[in-house]
Amino acid sequence: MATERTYIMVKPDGVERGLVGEIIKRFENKGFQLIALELKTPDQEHLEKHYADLSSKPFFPGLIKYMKSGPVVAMVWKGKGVVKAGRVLLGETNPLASLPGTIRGDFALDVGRNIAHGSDSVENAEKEIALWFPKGVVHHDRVIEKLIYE
Ligand code: RTP
Repeated sequence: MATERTYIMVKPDGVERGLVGEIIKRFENKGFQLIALELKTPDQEHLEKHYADLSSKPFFPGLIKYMKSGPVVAMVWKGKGVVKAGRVLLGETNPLASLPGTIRGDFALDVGRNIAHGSDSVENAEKEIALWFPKGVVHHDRVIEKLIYE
């Protein structure tokens, strides 16, 4: 069984627009397993940690303000290749460059309102999971996995 995990977050615009179920559905349909989910209202310090690598970018203040504009849905998904596949399901950072069939390609237009976040590497995924779920996540195996993995 693959044990790769990724951090996926529905951003405030995605929550406000009622797209949480749609995003969860796409990850479940693909065969990934949800192992943590919580509605959260992160403060400035927490968001600055999450986006620390972007702190020198001109859009950083606007990004933090956007991320503080409402609750987010923090999730951890598990499965084979889930980090890369999660980014494929999301689409490109710029929604206008995202293909139809991807989450951003189907539901968004602006890079600064792009609905959801997904970790960009296994290493960053584990860092983000530790930041957003400091108490850890559920570990369990599903019976259905024998139907998904060969
Ligand atoms: P994310 O972390 O949200 O999954 O996005 P990403 O890896 O695809 O893109 P990244 O470069 O890490 O940027 C993080 C978020 O910052 C906002 N952004 N705005 N105005 C701009 O030019 C700009 N560029 C990036 C987006 O919300 C992006 O998702």
